[in-house]
Amino acid sequence: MSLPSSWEQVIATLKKHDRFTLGCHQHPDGDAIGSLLALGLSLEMVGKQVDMILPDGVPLTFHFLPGVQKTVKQPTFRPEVVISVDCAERMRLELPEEIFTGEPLLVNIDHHISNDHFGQVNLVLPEASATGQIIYHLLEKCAFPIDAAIASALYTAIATDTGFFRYSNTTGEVLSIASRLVEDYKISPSQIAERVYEEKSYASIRLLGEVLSTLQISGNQRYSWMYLDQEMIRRYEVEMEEIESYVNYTNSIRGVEVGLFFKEMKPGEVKISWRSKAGVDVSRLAAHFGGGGHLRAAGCSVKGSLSAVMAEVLSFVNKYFEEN
Ligand SMILES: [Mn+2]
Repeated sequence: MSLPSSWEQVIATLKKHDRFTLGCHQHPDGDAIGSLLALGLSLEMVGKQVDMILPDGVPLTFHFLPGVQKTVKQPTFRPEVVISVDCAERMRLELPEEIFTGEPLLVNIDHHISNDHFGQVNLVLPEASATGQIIYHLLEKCAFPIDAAIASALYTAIATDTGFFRYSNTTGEVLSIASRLVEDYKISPSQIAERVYEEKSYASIRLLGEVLSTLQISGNQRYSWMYLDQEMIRRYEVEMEEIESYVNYTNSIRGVEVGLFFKEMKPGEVKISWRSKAGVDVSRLAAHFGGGGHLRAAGCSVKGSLSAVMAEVLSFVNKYFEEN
């Protein structure tokens, strides 16, 4: 049985043990990478042995973060503790199984509402805007060091998960943490924003053009959707992580409350990204299809052909708007 969220347990675990393996979800975003790096680098500074594992390597967008060269694709030792950051389900935690042979303690640090508390120790705070925000407080509470590299990682984690301080999860608290990171460690918000937003590959912008040409809006103009099929994926070589951001266009249309992006990942499997404006909890809509996430951003995966899945999901959304 897992125990309830507890700062004390996590703090005690971090202080007591010496060998840590850190991991996050597949196709890591800025919050996952930033949280992983910030915690890993700080643990290293206090003399712990740390493996920060990213089996697929660091997504290009985040190569600029200082410290990324310390991440590894394979484990280099057997850990006492495995820490999962920003990952809602054990299934999505991308770590080689061999890590678990010595039955290490599994710590789950996350902010997804849908997190199922899969760790032996769980620090799951849905009210946190980013996992990076939890890591910031954790380092403070442990009195572990923060340097410029860790500050950049934390800032990137918080900035990316709040849409660079535009989304409804942009609280006074995250702004004040961001402000402290900038003031105390002299990191550059403009440089980080530029690296995250203005370093897209040519192929990804071309592919975006094709995806946008599939954009449609419902008769009531309350939801919109677009798709990416296997044929488009084959024609362009674009990292998944660059594709993830396309969805925001669906929801940026005036009057639209829910935006959906259908991605035919492989024949017979469609991944759907959901976005919403105030008023609609898309984590609940995505949960209907076995997915989850946050109030304004969620995801799910549905088996079937692209056209069948689109028809099924769009009819469900249409029904939702008829009733709400
Ligand atoms: Mn996150």
